[in-house]
Amino acid sequence: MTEIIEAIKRASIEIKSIIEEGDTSKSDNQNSTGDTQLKLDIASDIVIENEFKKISSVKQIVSEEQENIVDINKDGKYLIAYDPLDGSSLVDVNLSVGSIYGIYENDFTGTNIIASVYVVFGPRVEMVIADGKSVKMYRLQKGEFNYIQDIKLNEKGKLKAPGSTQACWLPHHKEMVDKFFKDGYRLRYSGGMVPDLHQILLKGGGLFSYPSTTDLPKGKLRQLFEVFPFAFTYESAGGQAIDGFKRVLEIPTTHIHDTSPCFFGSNEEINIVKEAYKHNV
Ligand code: AHM
Ligand code: MG
Repeated sequence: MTEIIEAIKRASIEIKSIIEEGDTSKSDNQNSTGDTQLKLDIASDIVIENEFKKISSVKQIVSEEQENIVDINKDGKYLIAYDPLDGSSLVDVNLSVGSIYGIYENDFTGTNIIASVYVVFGPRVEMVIADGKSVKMYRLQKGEFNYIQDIKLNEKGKLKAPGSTQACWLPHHKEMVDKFFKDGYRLRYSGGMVPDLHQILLKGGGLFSYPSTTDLPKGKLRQLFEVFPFAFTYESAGGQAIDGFKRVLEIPTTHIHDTSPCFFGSNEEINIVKEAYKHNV
């Protein structure tokens, strides 16, 4: 595992330069979800793949930017799913973005995730590692990732990050979001899930949602690359991650690019979601 973390650190230092100096225009390619890839997505993906290819304990990798699983070492132990540069379309307006990694054993399913890592590229570069028991944050300072703090969610927070197209929200979802704001929650939504979820974690709690909508009944965010790694991080920090009804980590994955509605938060907010959703299967 240590060598995987070291590879992520090296890749992140290179991705930082790609973000700072790279070309933010579109490429001619689309990824499996049908999004047009930016040149930044492709460059970051290559950096990460090249790092993981050097590691003997890695069995397979799969990227949000690639169609298929890539075999690395047949005797390797770990499977890694990653989103090289989530929120990459925000780079041209100089908002924060991030990389997300889920580390799995045996197969790419939510129940088999054993660690998660994300890296936020903002005014500072921070890496957050969850191992099921704790969540630890490191900051890039003079070329090194230094330990800064453990992250633990409070039982209740103050922030609300409501994703997706509001015109496509289901009535019970809209009612629930309105109620949060009536109860004093403050809006914090940048359109980058890494900084948005990082903010909720560091400010003690709240709720991030990307629900089922009339245009995207299965949500937008991808299970292996986005939903499961952050679910693992939130659970490790003492919070919860659900699809409206049950733990997202218990959702079966039928295809590597499957998406799922998702809610990440501290316990009080997630219990409110369960209550709002229970009669709306
Ligand atoms: P991407 O992987 O194509 O960058 O998309 C993922 C991003 C998330 O970071 C963010 O939470 C979400 O898309 C925003 O979507 P929306 O604008 O529909 O709320
Ligand atoms: Mg993404």
